[in-house]
Amino acid sequence: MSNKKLAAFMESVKTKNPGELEFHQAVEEVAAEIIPFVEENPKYAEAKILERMVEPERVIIFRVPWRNDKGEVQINRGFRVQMNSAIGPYKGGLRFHPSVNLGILKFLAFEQVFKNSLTTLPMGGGKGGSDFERRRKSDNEVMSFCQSFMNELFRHIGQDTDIPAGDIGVGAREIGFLFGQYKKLKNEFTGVFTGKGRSFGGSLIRPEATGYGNVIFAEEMLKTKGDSLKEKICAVSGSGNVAQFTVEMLNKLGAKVITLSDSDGFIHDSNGINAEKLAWVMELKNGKRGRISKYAEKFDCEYSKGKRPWGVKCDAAFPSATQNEISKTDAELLVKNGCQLVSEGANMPTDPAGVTVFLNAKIFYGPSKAANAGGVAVSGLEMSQNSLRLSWSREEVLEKLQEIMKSIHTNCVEHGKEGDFVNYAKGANIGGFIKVADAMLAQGVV
Ligand code: NDP
Ligand code: 2IT
Repeated sequence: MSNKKLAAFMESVKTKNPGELEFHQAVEEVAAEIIPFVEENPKYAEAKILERMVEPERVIIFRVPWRNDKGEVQINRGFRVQMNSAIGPYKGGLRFHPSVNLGILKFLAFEQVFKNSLTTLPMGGGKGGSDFERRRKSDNEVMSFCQSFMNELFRHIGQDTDIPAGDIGVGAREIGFLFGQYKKLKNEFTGVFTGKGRSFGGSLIRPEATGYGNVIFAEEMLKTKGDSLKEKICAVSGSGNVAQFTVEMLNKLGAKVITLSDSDGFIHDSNGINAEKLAWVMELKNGKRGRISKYAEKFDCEYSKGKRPWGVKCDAAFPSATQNEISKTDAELLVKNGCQLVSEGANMPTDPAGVTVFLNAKIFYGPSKAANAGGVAVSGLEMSQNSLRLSWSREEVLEKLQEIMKSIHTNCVEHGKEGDFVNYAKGANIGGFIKVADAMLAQGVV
């Protein structure tokens, strides 16, 4: 019965949203768990909650014209997907990457709704961005682009309406430029962005939060079997914000990280990426904006051009680059080589066949909407601090992040238990759904 319903539901989603492959993928992964749950809870079926949740409340698409350093006019496309505001204002990052299109942002906004619900904080879901490529652009070009992007976006966001933050290609520099332009246009200083610089309302621990949170979540999963990350060999992909702080926290917990990557290839350092090497990576990526291949030259280790790190033998994997970076073959390799845990820092990094491999092997699998929710959770804490016009200490924020990650873990266990195995993917989908669905029910057909 459920299978037929799922097929019919997906048929209608695909017909209405042609070509949006990542959106179809994200919806199907959720609907496969939620349709049986809704059948057991007909109040959600009658109110067509799931059908409403796949339809964004609003999508804004706009032209972003700007001039490069040669004075030439450039045109990019800007987007903001305001997906669901049942439990709070729209909240979610901005992604600047040439691959960005409506389908990718709708998948990210859809995932964000569930993720934000899991954080326990009052945040709806949204996502936005542009097909702008920041690679090889000067600071001045990035600023011109950000200002033009905000010239349109400012009228659609606000501290009580929609609060953007960073994602791929949007870090501290871009958020500074975007916030500056918003403030100039609106003539008001509000917490409309999160991930801001420390001197203008940013929260301590926000830069660290996604990576730290993911490692805390992984440790919670291992704890259920009396194990820990200490001395585990870990493979991390990416080398941006999430990857960097994943490595930092893994090192703190006594694990050994042996890989990092970027879109050109990966490095394999079997001696481990210690604190000193990590500091060098941070300067390379955040300061010089260089390629990870330089690491192999500097520290004399292997570099594999055009490859991903999943063939390297490891105990635990932390994909932290982008969507669909773990295929079925990669997943099989990881399991064959003895990997016992995969915790997702990136959004939807494992393709559906890969997820099935992990679930069938019954390894610990922390899905992105649960495992990487620490970033948006600390964004929520940044919003609270901005509203209070206060700034909490590192210890206070870290303690709250730890509590939130533990509560997300508990929620996943409650809804994902299958005998003595925990299906965290199912737990995260059902746990995230209930709060949003109940709020939508209470608010009527809107
Ligand atoms: P950054 O821009 O800081 O870093 C992204 C990293 O991933 C870079 O190393 C980049 O390599 C690599 N990458 C990006 N796109 C691709 C691609 N198509 N193929 C291979 N490698 C790629 O982004 P973040 O670290 O912030 O984001 C990483 C992931 O984490 C994303 O999936 C994001 O959605 C997710 N996430 C981020 C949060 C945050 O707070 N920042 C919160 C929750 C999830 P290169 O330099 O070559 O482009
Ligand atoms: O995917 C994500 O959760 C983010 N990029 C962070 C969003 C946020 O609002 O902090």
